[in-house]
Parts: sequence; C-alpha cells; structure tokens
Amino acid sequence: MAPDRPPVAAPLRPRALSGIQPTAGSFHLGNYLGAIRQYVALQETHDAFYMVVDLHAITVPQDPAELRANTRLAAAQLLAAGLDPERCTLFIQSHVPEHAQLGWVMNCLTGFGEASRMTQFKDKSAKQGADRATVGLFTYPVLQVADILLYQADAVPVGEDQRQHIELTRDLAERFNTRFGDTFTIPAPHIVKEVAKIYDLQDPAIKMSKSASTPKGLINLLDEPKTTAKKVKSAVTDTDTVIRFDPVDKPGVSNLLTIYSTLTGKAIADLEKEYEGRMYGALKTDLAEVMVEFVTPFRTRTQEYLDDPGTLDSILAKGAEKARAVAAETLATTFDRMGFLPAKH
Ligand code: AQP
Repeated sequence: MAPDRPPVAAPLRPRALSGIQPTAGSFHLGNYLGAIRQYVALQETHDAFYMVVDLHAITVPQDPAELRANTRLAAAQLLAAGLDPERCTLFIQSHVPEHAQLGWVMNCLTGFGEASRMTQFKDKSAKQGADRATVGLFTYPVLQVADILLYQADAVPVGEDQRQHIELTRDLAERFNTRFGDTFTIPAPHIVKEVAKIYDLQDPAIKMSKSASTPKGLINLLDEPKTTAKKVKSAVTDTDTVIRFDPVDKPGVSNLLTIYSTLTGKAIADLEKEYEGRMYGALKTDLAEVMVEFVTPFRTRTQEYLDDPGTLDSILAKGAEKARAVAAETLATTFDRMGFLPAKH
C-alpha cells in the first residue's frame, strides 16, 4: 500500500517540488506558462520547494563561467516571475549534496531497459549525435526521481514533456517501498492541460524549446520587447481567416489564443467573440502588446535581483539550508532501510 506520509515529519500542507535548468540565459514562454506560473500558484497552497537544477545542466557540455552566470540568472528570473522566498523554498540543486547521493541509490534500482525507454533521452541524444551523449544524459531522469523523492513531494508542477519522468518516479518510489518498507510519498504530476505544451510560433507542430532549429518561433522572456513583438507578429497561422480555437486544424491560431488567454485571464470563448470577423493581424498586434506588457516588468525585476547579488545569495543560502534539512532526513531513512551501516561520529 502506498504510504501517505512516511517517516519524515508531516508538513502542514502538501508538498510541491520542481526544478528548472540553467542551460539557456533566458527562460522561454513555454517554461513560464507550462511550469513557472504553476510554481507561483502552488506557493499559496503547498509547502513548495523549487530549485535551479545545475546538476542536470552538466549532462550536456557546459562552460563554467556561463553555468555560474546562468544559475544566478535562473534564480533571479524565478524571483522576478513571482516566487516569494517567504512562501517557498528556493535553492540551487548542487547546494544540497543529497540529490547526487539519492540519485545513485535510484540508479541502482532502475532497469537499463526502463531508462532506455525515456523519450526525452532518445530525442536529446539524437539531436546531439548518439555517440556524443553522456551517461549523465542517460541517467538524467533518474536524478530527477531522486530530486522529487527527497522532498516527499505530493505534486510536481511540470509541462507535458515531463510526464514520463514523473511516471518513472512513481514506479521507482513504489518499487523501493515494496522492497524496503514505506519510505517515499508517491508523487503526482501537476500538469495544467491548457498550457501543458506551448508550441513554437513558427512551427506549431512542435513544442516551444530552447533547442529549436530557429530562434524565430521561440519567445525568450529576456529578449528586447520589440524583438518579442516582432516574433509574435510573424507567428505562423493558416490560410483560413477565422479566429477560432481548433488545435487540430488551426494549431498556430490556437497556440496564440492559449497564450493570450493565459496572460490576460480572458476565456478563449470570449476572445473568439472579440475577434469575430477580424483579421489574424489584429489578434497578433494585440497579443504582441500583451506580451510586451508582460515581459517589460519581468526584465526589470530580473535585473534588480542581478544587481543585488548579496540579497540573491542570502535567499539561496537560506533556501539550501531549509532544503537540506528535509533532504538529509529522507536520505538517512533511505540509507538505513537499504542496510547501510550508519557512520559513528
Ligand atoms: N513548450 C513548453 N510548454 C510547456 N511547458 C514547457 N516546459 C518546457 N518547454 C515547455 C516546461 O518547463 C519546465 C522547465 O524545463 P527544463 O528546465 O527541463 O527546460 P527544458 O525542458 O530543457 O526546456 P526546453 O526548452 O524544452 O529545452 P530543450 O530544448 O533542451 O528540451 C519543465 O517543467 C518543462 O516541462
């Protein structure tokens, strides 16, 4: 039977946990709408832990100076997006060594075939060339399993592309609990259907992604607002003229309506009415304005955090301390359950 709340002291609220990679300078609109907005919302209802997953970032070749700068930039963007260190725990993954330690345990519990079925590894290794892919990239989902289980998370806010990894997390947690006794909470993905997959503005058949073949369809939140407006105005639509939400026949227009609706809080049905009889150009012009209104203060707030490294460091230090307290307790129980001899100090 799945444990409700095994050995770690029960928090008053359910736990949420998620992470984001510092692999590109700027977060993109898919990251924001698919995941970060949910991080912000869950602060209100959950005991929420969010991290910048720098250990995951080295699964592809990285430049040390860039990784350092991007890690700070990622933390600054999370704060700018609305994470409040008084209401959630924000930290850097490598500041909590228990992630790598539990990651090893989880590696030893994962079948090779099971890991080989992860579609994200297949996609990413295909993009890089299979012989250049590292073992770290292969075991990335298993480290993610450890990230989640360390915090006994109930909910994991992510985009649709992460669903398979959360399934793996559930399988491994159940496997561990069956073999060694109830230890881990079985987490559930928190995926908001409407924004689970934001599509590339130039190719609405593929998800918006930092590794897209052309940057034209990718909205980076830290781009110059005029660049963002231009990208929205040149978004691919279709040869029809009707503004209607129909992801199968009108994927480009539907993607724009989803973005518009999420950023403004207007229902899609209301937007369809508002734009009845109007041209695609009108929708794009208005959405470009909405985007500019959104990214402009976001850029300013991000810069303010970057300009105050003392405050940023102190937020991250406090976050790591809080995260470690939880992670260390889970790891100690895990090691004990597995039969590791406790160290005598
Ligand atoms: N297009 C998207 N729509 C909705 N959610 C998305 N996410 C990413 N793209 C979309 C979600 O953002 C969170 C952080 O993801 P990450 O740190 O794993 O970043 P990523 O997946 O590396 O972002 P990319 O751009 O998708 O990178 P590549 O091109 O390397 O694959 C996750 O919750 C993710 O679901």
